[in-house]
Amino acid sequence: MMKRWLVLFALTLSLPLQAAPAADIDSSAAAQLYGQHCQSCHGADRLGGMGPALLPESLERLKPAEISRTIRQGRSATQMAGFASQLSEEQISQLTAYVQSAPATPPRWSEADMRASHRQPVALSSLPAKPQYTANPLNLFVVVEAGDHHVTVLDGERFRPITRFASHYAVHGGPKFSPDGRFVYFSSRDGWVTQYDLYSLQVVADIRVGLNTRNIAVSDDGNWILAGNTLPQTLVLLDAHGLAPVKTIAVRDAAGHPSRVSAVYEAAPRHSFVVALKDVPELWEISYDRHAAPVYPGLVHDYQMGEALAQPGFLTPRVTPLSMVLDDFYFDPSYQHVLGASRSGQAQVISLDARSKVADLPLDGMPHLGSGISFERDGHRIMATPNLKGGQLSFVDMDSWQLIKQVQLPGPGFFLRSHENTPYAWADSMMSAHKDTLSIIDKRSLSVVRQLVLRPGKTTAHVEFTRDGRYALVSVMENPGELIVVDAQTLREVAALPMAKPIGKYNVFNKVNRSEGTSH
Ligand code: DHE
Repeated sequence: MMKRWLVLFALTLSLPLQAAPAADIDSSAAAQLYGQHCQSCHGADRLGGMGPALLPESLERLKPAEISRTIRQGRSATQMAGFASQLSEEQISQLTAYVQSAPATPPRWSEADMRASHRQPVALSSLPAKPQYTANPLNLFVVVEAGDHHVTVLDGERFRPITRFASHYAVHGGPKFSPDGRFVYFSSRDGWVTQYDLYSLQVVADIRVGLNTRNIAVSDDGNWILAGNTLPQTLVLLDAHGLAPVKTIAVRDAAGHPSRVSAVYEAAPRHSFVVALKDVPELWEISYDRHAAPVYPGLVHDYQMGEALAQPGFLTPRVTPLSMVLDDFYFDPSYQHVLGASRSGQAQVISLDARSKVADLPLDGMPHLGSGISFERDGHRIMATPNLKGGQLSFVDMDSWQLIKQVQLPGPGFFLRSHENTPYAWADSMMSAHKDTLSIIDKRSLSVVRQLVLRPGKTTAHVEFTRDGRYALVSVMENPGELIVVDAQTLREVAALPMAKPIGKYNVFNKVNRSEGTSH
C-alpha cells in the first residue's frame, strides 16, 4: 500500500539509492576488502547468506552514512560485528560505495536457487493442536520492529510480549495471516517468505522467492501464498502449508515488456489474487478457484521462459488493460471495483468484471489509496484516503464515486486506521514537521475533533485497534521507540512498551475478519 510514497521518498530517501558509478570507487580494492571481511556472511555474489543481501536494491533505503555506521559499529542483536578496529575510515567508505554499486555480473535468482533455499525446520504434522500460552490467540498483535529486525508477539489483552524473535532483514509491509489466524506469513525486502506458527511460537517454513520482493498475499481458502517480486520480475505461487514453490510466472505484457510487481492483493470474495504492475499499464487477476477453468497445463515453469499470459483460468493471470500505469489500489468490499491511482496522481475506478474503467475519481494531489479505509455513514459506504501531496483526507461516496469532503491535516502522513466499534479514524502526519501529531477524525461529521501528541518531536504513526476496538496501539517509530496503548474513548495513554522502531502492528482477529478499519 505504500507505493505512492515512492515519489516523496524519492526526494528524501532515495538519493542514496543510486548505485555508485564504478569509476567512483576503487572497485578492486573494495572487492578485496569485501572478500576478506564480508563474503563469509553475505555471500561471494552479495546475494546474502547468514547476513542479508548487499545489493543496491536491498540497501536502497539506507543512506551511505548509515551503511558506514553499520560497518563501523555492527548491528546489535545480530551476528554483524563492528569493523572499526580492523578497517580505516577510507576502507569503510570504499566498502560502503562497493555494496551500493551494481555487481559486475547482474544477479540472478533461478527456480533452482529458490528450491534450494526452501526449509521446513518443523513438520506441520508435529505441531500442537492448541496455543502453548494462556493469551487469547485471536487477540494477539504481531509487531514488526524494523529497528533491529525483530518481531514481537504481544498479548492484546494484557499488553505483554509473549515472545520476540529475529526476523529476516527488513520485513516490509503487513504480515499476512492464515484464515484461522494460526499462522502468520512475513515477507522481507530481500526476498524471504517465512511461515510462523502462532500456537507453538516458531518458524515452520522459510523460502527465498526472489532478490527483491514487494509483498505477499494469502488466499482466503488458506491454501496459497502469492509473492510479487521486482527482482527478478516474477510472481511466485507457494503452497501455504509449508511454502513449497508451486509456480513461477514471468511478469511481462503481451509484447514481452517485463514489469516489476508493485503489489499483490487478495480479493477474497472473488477467490483470486489481484496484481498491480509498476512498469506496464495492466492489472492482473489470478483466480485460485478450481472451477475457473481452463486449468493451466504446466503448473511449474521457469520464469525465463515467460509463458505467463497463455491461458486465463485457474492460477493463470487474466489481464485488464489500463489507460496508464496504476499502482496504488483500494478495493470496494465486494472486490468488484478497484480504485487505482497513478504515480502522477490520477485516480480511476476499474471494474474487475467489466475489465475496464467505469469512472474517474475526483481526487487531485497524490491520493494514497493503499492506506484507505471505508465505513458506513447515512446509508452510504464512504471511502477515506490520505493525500501525500497536500496532507488532506479525502472522503469519497462509493456509490456515486463523488468526492464528498476533504479535511486538512497538519501535514502529509501515510496511515489511516479505524475500527467498527469506534466513531473515530486516526491519521498521522509523519511526512511533515508535525510528524508527532495524530489527528482524530469523527466518522460522522467528517471533521478533525482532536489532535494528539503522545511524544513531542517523535515520529508517531501506524495505529491498530484491539479486537474489540477499545484500545488503539500506536507506534513511536524511533529507535529506541515505543508502542503506546491509548484508550480509544478517553484518548488517554494506558501503557507503553519499549520497542525498536515498531513500523507496524497487526491484530490477528481484525486481519482475519477483514475489519473495515484496517489494511488487508
Ligand atoms: Fe511500505 C505496506 C510499498 C516505504 C512501512 N508498503 C506497504 C505495501 C506496499 C508498500 C506495496 C503493501 C504491502 C502489504 O502490506 O501487503 N513502501 C512501499 C513503497 O513503495 C515505499 C514508498 C518505498 C519502498 O522502499 O518500498 C515504502 N513502507 C515504506 C517505509 O519507508 C516504511 C515506513 C518503513 C519501512 O519500510 O521500513 C514502510 N509499508 C510499511 C508498513 C506497511 C507497508 C508498516 C504495512 C501497512 C499496514 O498496516 O498494512
